[in-house]
Amino acid sequence: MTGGGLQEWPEPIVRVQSLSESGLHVIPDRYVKPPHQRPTTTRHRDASNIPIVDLGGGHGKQSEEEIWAACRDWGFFQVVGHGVSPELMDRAREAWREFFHQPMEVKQRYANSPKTYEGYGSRLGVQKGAVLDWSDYYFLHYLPATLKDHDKWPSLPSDIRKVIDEYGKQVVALCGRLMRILSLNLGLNERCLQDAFGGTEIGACMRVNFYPKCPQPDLTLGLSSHSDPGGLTILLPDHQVPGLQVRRGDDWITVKPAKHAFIVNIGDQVQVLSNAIYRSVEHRVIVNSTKERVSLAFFYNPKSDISIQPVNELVTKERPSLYPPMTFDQYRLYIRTKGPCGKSQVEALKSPR
Ligand SMILES: O=C(O)CCC(=O)C(=O)O
Repeated sequence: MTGGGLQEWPEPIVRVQSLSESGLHVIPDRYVKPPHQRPTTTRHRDASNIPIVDLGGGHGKQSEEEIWAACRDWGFFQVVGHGVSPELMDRAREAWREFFHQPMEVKQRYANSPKTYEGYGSRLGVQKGAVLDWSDYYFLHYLPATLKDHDKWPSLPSDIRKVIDEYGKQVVALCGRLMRILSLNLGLNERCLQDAFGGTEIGACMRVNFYPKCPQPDLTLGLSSHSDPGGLTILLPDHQVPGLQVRRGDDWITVKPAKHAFIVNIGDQVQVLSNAIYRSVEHRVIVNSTKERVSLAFFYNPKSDISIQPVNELVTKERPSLYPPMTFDQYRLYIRTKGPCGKSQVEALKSPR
């Protein structure tokens, strides 16, 4: 992955966790969202939730159908019976929480730059003067093996590298399963989407989000509205603190995480490959004044330098190709430059008709 012109951050980096821990009562202007983006300006349908699909228990056909309905209706679902060890899920989240509670000088050793984004970061995008989100994060590469570098992963707590390795292995297996189901549900060969991603050479990376307590949660967001640029996202939410909101028309639905469930969502690359039969969906994160929140987003992506375009079988005279070919390396430069911007990128990509 080349960082193009992304060399340095446009302004000195401020760690949101340090701001939060300084005890301020008023958030700096840099974090105050325009009124139409603030959480309070939208209605919340508190009773709704994204669907929950059980992948265990041998109900293969039924879970495939439920995934099809969830992808079409929501672009999001939760999975249980997914095969990833619940103890590992809990340990992964808590190991990362411990990392974020290390002294600042320990975390600063891993400070990232916009060139690759790897390491400890506090902003997405390099637009000078941008309104920022109320969160810090850690970004690392898991696959391909050539990009995975333990020296760029934290060394504390002492088990964290081992935990990430094992967690990644189990989540990659889950992604393979989901890719087969997504292919079958399109009437394709079960390997079709995986092959289009580059077969065994796919990419995978992880962003661990840390949302500190915020004294004015109604004025800001932990993460602004965006769709995920990659293929599939497997999110391990904070089981104790809701925060993720999924767009549904003009509403934002707050996800209520089921116990030891993952939240799965379709990314832009699967929207492109499916010629928009599957659609990525905007989501954002709200923060609160009493509890910090930790989430692990695992991104399963195409090999970064192969051309991604709608698969042949899904392009017909009635439904011509909606998107021109593009590599994921080219595609992700947009969010890395501009930061989270709703669905503007994948919408802008549409071929002129
Ligand atoms: O923290 C969350 O619940 C969502 C995180 C997210 O959307 C992301 O990392 O892209």
